[in-house]
Amino acid sequence: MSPETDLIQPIMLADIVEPGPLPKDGDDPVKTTVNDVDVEDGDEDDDEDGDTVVAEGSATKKKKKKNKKKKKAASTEVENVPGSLDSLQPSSATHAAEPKARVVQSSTVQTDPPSIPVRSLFPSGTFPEGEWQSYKQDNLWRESSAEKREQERLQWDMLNQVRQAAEVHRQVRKYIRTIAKPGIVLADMCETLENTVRKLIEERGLDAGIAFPTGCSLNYVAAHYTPNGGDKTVLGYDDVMKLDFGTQIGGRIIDSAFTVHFNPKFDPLVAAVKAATDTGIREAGVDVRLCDVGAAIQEVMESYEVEIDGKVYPVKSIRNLNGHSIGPYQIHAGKSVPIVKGGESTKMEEGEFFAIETFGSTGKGYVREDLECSHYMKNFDVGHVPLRLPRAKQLLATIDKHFGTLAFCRRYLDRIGETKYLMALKNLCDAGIVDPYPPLCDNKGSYVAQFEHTIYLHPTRKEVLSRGDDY
Ligand SMILES: [Co+2]
Repeated sequence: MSPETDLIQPIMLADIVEPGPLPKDGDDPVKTTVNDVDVEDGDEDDDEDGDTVVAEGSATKKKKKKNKKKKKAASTEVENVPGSLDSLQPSSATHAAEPKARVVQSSTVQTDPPSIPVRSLFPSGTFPEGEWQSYKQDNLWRESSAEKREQERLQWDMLNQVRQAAEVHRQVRKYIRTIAKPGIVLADMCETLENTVRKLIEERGLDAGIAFPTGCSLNYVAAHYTPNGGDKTVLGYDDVMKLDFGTQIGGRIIDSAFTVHFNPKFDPLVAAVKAATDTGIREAGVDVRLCDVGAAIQEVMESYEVEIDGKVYPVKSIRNLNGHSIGPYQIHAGKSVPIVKGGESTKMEEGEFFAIETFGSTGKGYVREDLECSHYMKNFDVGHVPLRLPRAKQLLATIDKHFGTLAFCRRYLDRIGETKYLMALKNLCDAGIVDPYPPLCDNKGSYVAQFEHTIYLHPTRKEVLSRGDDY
């Protein structure tokens, strides 16, 4: 859902990566499975162009790094492929390195469009691990510590749940990339995405489902935009869209986002943000100071520039947007991960989930709230508040039942049959029970890209839960 703003709260992003240190013999940690369909990755197409902003002269694209790791999508389930701490896994894990993945059971393959619940694709009940990365030197000892490995074992069930949510995210985004093309109505795209999540995750009230509104912010809008009813916005060839969506099982949230663009002139902007997010992930770790992560991200982000229609723009980290810690049913659990230098010296801790997200912009590198609001969320810390207004009271009961403390949007209220709820919603906001999260915008005419992943700081190593072969 959303990045954190100094104004308000956070967002979520994604990125690329390199293969993390795979312990042992280079087994690919993520192994496994499932589906088919082919994904496209960058996005690029036809021709055309447009848009402009301001900047200076020469054209220079900067470096583009490529450190993608390709994971293959096998079309069959592979037996549990522990990266390296295999021994930590309970179930019967037979190591199968990616290349020599061992086929376990049914060769169930996802359909196109996706319709088979992810749980059915992994009959063993063990879901694919994300990308493992070792901590840095001072914490490398954790990897071989018997005590840390034992602690890790105890968390397996919880991690397996969130890995299922991550697999749903990967499969859904793979499909959405095939339909998110110029000409699609954003509202239709969002509904398709959300319905696909519901199906693959086997939505069950608050126990499993969508974690927050599908962000599809365009161009100078960095985050927190999703269509409200009646919004007919159509995706265009020259748009830069941030697709930010979340899945959750048992309150364990996967918050991951990527940028979709078609015009190759945006390649350097997108590459900058991908590299910046990957840098944030690499820097993250137990006892790492949040300010150090922010400084490293900014350094990489701002080493890029992008030429758009004859003008060269430096890519700026948006200074009032941040990544964030994540707790059960709590998208922003309290810690912010800055994307510029000068942040707090608070440290990351073992056992924490973080959404590492970065935003690069050709504009001011600063966002403010603007445009019509679509995103809302109950204030996690507000207890019971007696309400007199019947309509507001009834709406709050509906929110409690369907969303709890998870973020929602007006379309989600529409689909469960609520009508004429705007005044009641405003009352809840005025009472401080619900907070509105309006779109966060850089200056008009600028372009913003975003990438975000959810990571977990295990006792031994970190795991990039939402990593896929796309980003
Ligand atoms: Co986020």
